[in-house]
Amino acid sequence: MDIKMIKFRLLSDGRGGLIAIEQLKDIPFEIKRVYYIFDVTEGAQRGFHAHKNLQQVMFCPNGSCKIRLDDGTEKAEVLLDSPDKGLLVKSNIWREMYDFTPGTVLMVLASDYYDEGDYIRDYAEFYRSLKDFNLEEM
Ligand code: T46
Repeated sequence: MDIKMIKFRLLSDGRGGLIAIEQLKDIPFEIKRVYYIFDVTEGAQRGFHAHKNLQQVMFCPNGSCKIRLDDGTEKAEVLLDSPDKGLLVKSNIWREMYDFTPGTVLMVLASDYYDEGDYIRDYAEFYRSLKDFNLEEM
């Protein structure tokens, strides 16, 4: 699977760390929404869905978690364990988030406003939708 990691530039000095993120420069889309996941219950797993059109960049400004990606053909696991390590998740990718360490914040920059209609929350439906998507691409 083609996994796109984005390395943010560290502007740290003797006083501490600083990272600046700019749309269309560090992020390959206009950022329409920002949300973050925190206080995750020990052992909890989140996600278990795909998006029809949404693109997102995820990173952990604090702590770490794992992201399982599945494009219907291949699966991959990505560890987000550093504030300068971003993961681009394009549309039509099933994602699961797990192994959150205590105190982790998962930050997500999204290419669009919240729309429940963009979610595919059923794996069988996701798998079927890929066939339609691939036919459209041909
Ligand atoms: C994703 C992963 C990484 C809103 O009302 N507005 C929002 O912007 C979001 C993100 C969620 N919600 C509502 C929808 C649900 O009723 O908040 C509730 C929890 O959302 P969900 O169960 O989808 O949360 P996660 O952690 O499973 O998934 C989230 C994002 O929804 C999703 O787009 O890719 O984080």
